[in-house]
Amino acid sequence: GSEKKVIVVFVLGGPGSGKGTQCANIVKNFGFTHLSAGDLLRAEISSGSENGWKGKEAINKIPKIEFASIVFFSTMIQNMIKEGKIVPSEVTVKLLQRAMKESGNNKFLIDGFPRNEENRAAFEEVTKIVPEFVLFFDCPEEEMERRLLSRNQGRVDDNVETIRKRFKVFIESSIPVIEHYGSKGKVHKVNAARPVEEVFETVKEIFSPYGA
Ligand code: UP5
Ligand code: MG
Repeated sequence: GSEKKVIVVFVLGGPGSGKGTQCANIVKNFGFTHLSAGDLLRAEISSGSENGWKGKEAINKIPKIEFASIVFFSTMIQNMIKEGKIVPSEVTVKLLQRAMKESGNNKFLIDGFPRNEENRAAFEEVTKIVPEFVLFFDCPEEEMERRLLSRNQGRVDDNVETIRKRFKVFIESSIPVIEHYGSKGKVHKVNAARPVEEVFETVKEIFSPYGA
């Protein structure tokens, strides 16, 4: 039919490897829609806590049981992020699907997802989408830690204790996902320990067949 093929690129790499930064550049040059699973979760938390704490209006309009579950869910997600834990894929896949639908686009950069085998299997099962390729930003931990500690955007997970936990989860759970796609010849590994512009030169070459 007239339906355009959906192109999904998974953008993976450790915490602070530069996924968000490079995605912003890819969007400008190649017409993709950027969906960061972490950003979607953080947006969900802040809208949940808005419903939860701002004004009695919301409290009166929303049925009590629903209100309780909104507060419960945003608190749970917030706590998992603070601990560097991976939120269940029921939550993330739903948020990603909704954002894909709302965008109206057919080319997506999915940033920071899938983070474990369960995420990967659930996404493929629910959406039936197989990624075009995986962009993997490879960066030493010392460099990533330096970047995260100087980011200063008030993220609850940008402190030394949580950063160490995020590194551990990345190695134990997320590297196997990259290896899975590597065994299918789908991974473009990029040296991310270089200046932003230099990394983007490499990224541009990888995306040139998918031009705007
Ligand atoms: N910077 C960027 N590139 C640079 C360069 N080349 N040289 C020097 N500095 C550079 O960059 C980080 C900082 O470094 C910035 O200040 C930037 O200017 C600078 P950024 O582009 O933000 O890196 P990014 O890889 O996006 O780092 P981020 O912290 O977002 O990665 P995470 O993977 O840790 O965070 P995410 O938001 O994806 O997930 C957060 C948490 O949400 C997870 O820990 C988990 O608890 C939860 N989550 C899930 O449970 N499931 C999901 O599917 C997704 C998230
Ligand atoms: Mg990010």
